[in-house]
Amino acid sequence: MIATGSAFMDMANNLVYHNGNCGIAPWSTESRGRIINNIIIENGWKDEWVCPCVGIWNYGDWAKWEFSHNIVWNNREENYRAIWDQTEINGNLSVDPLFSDDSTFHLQPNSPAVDAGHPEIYDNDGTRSDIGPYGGPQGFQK
Ligand SMILES: [Ca+2]
Repeated sequence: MIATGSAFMDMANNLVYHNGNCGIAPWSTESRGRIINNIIIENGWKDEWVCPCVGIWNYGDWAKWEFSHNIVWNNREENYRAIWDQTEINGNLSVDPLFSDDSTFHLQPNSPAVDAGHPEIYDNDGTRSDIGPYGGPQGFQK
């Protein structure tokens, strides 16, 4: 996911998994946005293009980004490039999200992503949001 030009990118409750190079990159100092409740793991399996094989590559102005309650884990070269490690800041974690399988990516009941999302965002069952694609008001059906 790349934010170019003067784009506003609003990214919530996604799974960014197994992309060739980086998972997410603010790509311009004019771009800005919100990155909340996403799982960004195991990216960078293929060297190509200019993006490094990392989870988050800051190639913009980090001050213009809200970044909270994400799991960034096990990306090939490193989780963060050109930005300080966000682990333990604003609810961001660096842990295995404990999927039940690698096709539906449902969370195991003891997953650290359960009820660990932004506290002002709720799931359809009324609980605090889960991190990942099954969390939040527009989460996939479980
Ligand atoms: Ca929940």
